[in-house]
Formats: sequence, C-alpha cells, structure tokens
Amino acid sequence: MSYDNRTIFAPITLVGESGITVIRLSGKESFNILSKFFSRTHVSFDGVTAEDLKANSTTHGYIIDNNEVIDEVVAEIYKSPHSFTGEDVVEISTHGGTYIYRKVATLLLKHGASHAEPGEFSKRAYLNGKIDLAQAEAIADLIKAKSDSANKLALKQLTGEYSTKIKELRNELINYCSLLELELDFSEEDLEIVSRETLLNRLSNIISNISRLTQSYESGKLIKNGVNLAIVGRPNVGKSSIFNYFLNENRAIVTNIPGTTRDYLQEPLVMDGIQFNLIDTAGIRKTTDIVEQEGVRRSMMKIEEADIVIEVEDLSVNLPDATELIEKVNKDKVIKVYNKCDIGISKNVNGAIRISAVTGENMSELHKAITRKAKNIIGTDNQSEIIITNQRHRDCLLKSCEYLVNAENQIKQGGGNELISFEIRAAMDAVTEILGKTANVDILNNIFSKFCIGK
Ligand SMILES: Nc1nc2c(ncn2[C@@H]2O[C@H](COP(=O)(O)OP(=O)(O)O)[C@@H](O)[C@H]2O)c(=O)[nH]1
Ligand SMILES: [Mg+2]
Repeated sequence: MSYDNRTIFAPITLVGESGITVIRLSGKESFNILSKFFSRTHVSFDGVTAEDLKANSTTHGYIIDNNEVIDEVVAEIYKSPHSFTGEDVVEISTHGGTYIYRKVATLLLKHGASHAEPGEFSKRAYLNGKIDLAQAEAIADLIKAKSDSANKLALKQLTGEYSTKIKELRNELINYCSLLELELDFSEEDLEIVSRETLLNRLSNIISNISRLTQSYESGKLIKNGVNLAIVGRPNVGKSSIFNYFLNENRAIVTNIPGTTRDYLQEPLVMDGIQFNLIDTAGIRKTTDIVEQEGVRRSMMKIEEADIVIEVEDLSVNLPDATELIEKVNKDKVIKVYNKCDIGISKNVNGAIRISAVTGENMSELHKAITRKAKNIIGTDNQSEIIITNQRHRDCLLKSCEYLVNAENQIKQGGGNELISFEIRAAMDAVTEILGKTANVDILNNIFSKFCIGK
C-alpha cells in the first residue's frame, strides 16, 4: 500500500464545550508546522524552532496568529518512531470549544497540514509496523465497547494476546512447510524427515484448533454486538412497561389502548456485564389496520432475529396464551412471564415468572433469568479462551481450514511434497491475513474507513 507523505491532523477528543480538545498532528513536517504558530511566551512570538521543540517532551505555550494570542496550550512532542503512528507527532491540548478548534485547524491548513481521514492515524501505525491489523481492529472495537465483556475481548486483541495465538498457528504451519521443502532437497535419498502419519496427526490437530476458534465467533459476535432480546406478546399485556422498566425511563409510550406500539423500538442495555439490544415490539393480533399489520409483521421479523424472547402474558384478563402466535420460535430461547400480578387473577403459571412491571415485583427474577440464558447462549466463562469477534478473521480461518483439508487429502492420496506444501503454505497465508501481512489495499481501506476521525 502506498504511503502518503502528507502531514495530517485531526481532533482526537470530541470538539465542543469541554475542558480541553486535543489535536494530533502527524508526519514529517509536524514540528516545523507547529513552530510557525506556537510560542513559549505570549508577549511576542518567540521564534521557537523545530529543533527546540524536539528537545522537550511537553512544552507549555501559546498559539499566536498575526501577533494575536488565540489560546494557551500544551504541546506534547513524540519523536519518530516513539509515537502512536511511528511518525513525528505533536499533540496540542487547547481549551475546549469549537471556535478555538476552527482557528487552530485553519492555521494548520495554512502551514501545509491536511485533514486526516477516518482511521488514518491507525492506518499509519499499522503501515509503520507499530501494530498489526488485528490490533488496529481492536482499537475500533475498544472504542465501541459498551459492556465489560466486550471491553475485555477488545483489550485481549489490542494487547497482542490474540495475535500471539495466531502467530503460533502460523509458525507451526511454516515449520511443516519447511520440513516438506527440506525433504525435497534430499529427494534423491528418499528421506522422510517428518513421517506422513505424524503430519496427518498434526494437521488434524491444527484443523480442530482452527475449527474451535471459528466456532467461537458465535459467542464473539454476541459479546461484541449484543444479545438481541425481544419482548413479545398480545397487545396491552405490558410489553412496553417491561421495556421501560429495564431502561429505567419512559422510552416507550404506555397506554391502556391496545395497539399503542406500532413499530418496534430498540435500545442498548447492559446487564451483568453483558450487552443486550432490548427490543419492544407491537402486540401480535389479527387486525384490519394497515399500519398495525405492518407493525405485527415487523414484530415477527424481530422475534426471528432475537437470541432471547420474553413472551409476556397478562394475568388480569382471561385470554389464551400467546404461545400459539409464536409457535415457530425455538422454545429454548423463550422466557415466559405473566405480568400484572399486582391486579391479576391467581392462575397456575407452570413455572413461568409472575411479575409486575408497575410495582417491580419479581422483576429481579426476570433479570436473573435473562442473564442466565444469555450466559448460556454466549457459552463461555473462560477468561483465558481466545474468542473471535470479527467476521473477517472467521473468513480467513475458514479459508485456512479448507487448504488444510486439501493438504490432508493430498497426503492420504500419496501426493508429492510440492503439492502438500503448496496447500499448507496457502493455509498459512490465510491465517497471516488476519494480522494483515498479506491483506490487499481494498481490505485495508475497507477496515480503516470504518474508523472514526481522529483514530
Ligand atoms: N396493574 C398493572 N398494570 C400494568 C402492568 N403492566 C402494564 N400495565 C398497564 O397495562 C396497560 C398496557 O401496558 P403497555 O405497557 O402499553 O402494554 P403493551 O401494549 O403490551 O406494550 C397500561 O395501562 C399499563 O399501565 C402491571 O404490571 N400492573
Ligand atoms: Mg407497547
């Protein structure tokens, strides 16, 4: 990938009314550009040079434009290669506020710096070998993490624990390729450095390790993107009241008129360190109202997408349960509750939870049932286990597995070393792609363009 030589800048904190805004400048001209408008005294422009700046790690001073002081700031100097991007970097901490940011940005542009694109700092860090691609992706995940478990997974990937595991896998494959290729050099002597039986055993071991990693994506996806938790049932049973109870706010409209919720609502919710996407749906019933019909269709769609479904029944009326309305739903993902137990009839609820979204009775039981089920679905409590959270990584591993199976078949059919080692090498390239070493420009652009500005 071509490396562009622009010196780039972007705010790396939110710009707005705040204590400070930090603006990062990265590239060959960083110190030169700063010296054009940064002064250590505010009385007059003190003519600080790029050399002077380099000597200090943190310098207090002023932004001065045309003899006018714009702000009092602190400039942090990071000399290449000891910076996030690996380039010469200056981080200017100005006071917060859009006016100051605009003034400084104008000065930076005037003196030859360019706006950084989304993810451009991380891209440069990757291109300069400061981080691998999996670590760059982890930065984006870390910023987006909303729960304890998502945070932990992203950190594991960022600190390199995950990359180390991938490198071990790659090294093992390199090893086998080398041995097979070494044998080729001695082919006239008919030497077998690694027995075909051992090789088959090792390959099958590696394949099962990779398969385990690939399967962990199902857990990883739930941890990273959240568990979809849909509240469903007939109209007026209290779905929106339960939704509001968990969010601790009056997010959904609650009335005693059946059919109030027309469209589904979705809000993030963290319980016991797990992220959920809580979904309130329109009550399911036969209706001639076109808008409500569409609402019911959307409810059914959300039920299908849900990882956990809370089926809500109403104890205050005598209606058949909604179970028949959601009969296609896998029973394992359903938690059944009987709501309005504060005013409801006494009814045998067959092990289901009796709750009241109004008084809060037994809502903690429902909370526990939800997190228990979520933990079951996510299926891992093992902190030391490596979990895949990224579809790109899963695809690379699946590709790698295919090549390894080909290699196994070649061995079984008595194929030559070249053919076996070709397949293992291809498998190794697929694994290496996770770390980015073999990723092409389109893949890189696609990954970094999803980052935010300033990252
Ligand atoms: N007494 C009582 N009323 C409830 C309870 N939950 C909901 N309601 C009432 O039932 C009506 C319908 O509630 P809503 O949440 O809009 O139901 P939805 O149509 O299923 O979303 C409203 O008047 C609520 O105040 C409850 O636990 N106890
Ligand atoms: Mg509702």
